[in-house]
Amino acid sequence: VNGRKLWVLLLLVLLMGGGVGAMVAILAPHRYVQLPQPSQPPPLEFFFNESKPVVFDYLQFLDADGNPVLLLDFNQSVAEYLGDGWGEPEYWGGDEGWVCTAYKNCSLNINPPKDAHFIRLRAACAPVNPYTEWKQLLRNAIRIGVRVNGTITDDGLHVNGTDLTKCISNRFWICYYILKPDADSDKDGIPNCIKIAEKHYRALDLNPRIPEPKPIKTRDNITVIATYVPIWGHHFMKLPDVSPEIKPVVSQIKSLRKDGWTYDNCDPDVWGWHIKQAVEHGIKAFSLTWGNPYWCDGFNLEGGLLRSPYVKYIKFMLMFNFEPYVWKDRFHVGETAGNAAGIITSYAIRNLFDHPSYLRVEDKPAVFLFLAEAIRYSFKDDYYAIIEAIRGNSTKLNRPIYLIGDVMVVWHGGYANEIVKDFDAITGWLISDAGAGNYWHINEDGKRELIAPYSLMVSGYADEHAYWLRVAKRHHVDFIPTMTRGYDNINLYKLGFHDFLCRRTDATPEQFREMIRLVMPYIDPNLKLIICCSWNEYGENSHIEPTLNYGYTYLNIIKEMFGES
Ligand SMILES: [Ca+2]
Ligand SMILES: [Ca+2]
Repeated sequence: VNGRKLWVLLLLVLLMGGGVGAMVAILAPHRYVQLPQPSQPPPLEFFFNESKPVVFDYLQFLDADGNPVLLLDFNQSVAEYLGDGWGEPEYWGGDEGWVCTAYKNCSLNINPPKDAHFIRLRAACAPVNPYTEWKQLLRNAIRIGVRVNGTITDDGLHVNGTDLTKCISNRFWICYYILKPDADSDKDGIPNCIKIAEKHYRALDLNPRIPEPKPIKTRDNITVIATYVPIWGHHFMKLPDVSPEIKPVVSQIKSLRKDGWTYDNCDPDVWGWHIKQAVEHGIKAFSLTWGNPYWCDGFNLEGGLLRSPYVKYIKFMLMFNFEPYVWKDRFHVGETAGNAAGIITSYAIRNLFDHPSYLRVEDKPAVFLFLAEAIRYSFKDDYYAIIEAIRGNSTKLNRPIYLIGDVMVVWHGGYANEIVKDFDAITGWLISDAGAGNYWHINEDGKRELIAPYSLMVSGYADEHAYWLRVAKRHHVDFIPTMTRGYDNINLYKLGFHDFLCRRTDATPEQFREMIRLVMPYIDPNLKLIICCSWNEYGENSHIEPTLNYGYTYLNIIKEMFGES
């Protein structure tokens, strides 16, 4: 029953055990290109809207397609390029960066390479403290602009206001600056910048590296929500370690690719591409795993999605994940689940629920409670402490939440029926054994195993939807249908992340279309919500994110089934 545990946090928690050192980048050695020393004035200057010490980690010059042309790692080897404004290097968590003391500017004696369109920079305000709340980070943030040979090519603003991808704060963030203001680097018809004064340009294209998204309309204005695991990156999960054969389309861009074909979920441009791919195929929201603001999924939500200029094109909701707090034998998290629920609910109320892109249902922020039934099954006290903390804090702060329970399971005699009333709506993350519950057996390794065709999952989903809709109605609770294009955890099983093996075999795109056809009638005409698991859960082979392996196959099916014809 509780076999659906989110495997990724096992490694995550092990990594976070290392403290701050676990979250900072350890960059691989790079080859340094010797450039001629230019004369005054400095060819490249950074200027700031406030005088604060700023730690520079690394700087990449990118061409129009996101290929790094040149990289400066701000350890000792960069010293020969430093002009005015620089202090001593600073160490943090085993890495080293140079501090610009930021008396309004600091200069580099380096000519930007001729074909460089952008700077990609990783930096933070000193003192570096990643354990700072999102809104406090924004309050502490400073804006950086760039001057090339005396001309401001990017002043850190956007015509519509600030641009968070050009801001830094006390947590390391990836930032982007424009070097070629007159170009239309991404060829979407919007020039990178407009000229607002002699030698002064300001950003015009919301994201000059990614063509503007063109969201499609959906039938009956339905919102398709894709579940998203924001855990990929070279600090945490490396895709080749989990699914070596998978090559996401976004990882073709060299500046976004890390460690083989992993992308970095802390990069706003990764989210920019994902938002574009999603909204152009009828997906209007992401449901993100989130167990703590200071775990990798929290850092990636804030440093990545919320800093993407294209976040305005999509909605997001949090998927509260208490798995590490309740399965203590596997995750070794000290906090109790009830305390954690109170802490993270309050954090979300203070920092995230009022974001303009936060998904609201009946004018309340929507929250998905992951593994609700499984937690009730194995840890009754934790379950009720979680519910009480979420509801209690939201009531106390007068900020009601629309709580969605992960309740649908194939076993109808269990606790799921009992807990339906705790939610505003019920659904399921993924019913891995749908239509094949009696296929479970113990394999020769002594582990639980289920191998059954995906076609049975398709019909099983239809059966479960019929049953759970009736239960929801009986309790006067809303119902949100769910769909998946497959499930196969063979890689996670072999790696030891999962202690069970579940393979739904011979899953075809045509059968995915059939599953959608069967669950679509369960969309509530008032809510207009349906969930798709998943965008990028590569470990479970349910992902629909475009890859070189199958292109846009699954997104095209979503578009075909949900797009307005
Ligand atoms: Ca453009
Ligand atoms: Ca653009």
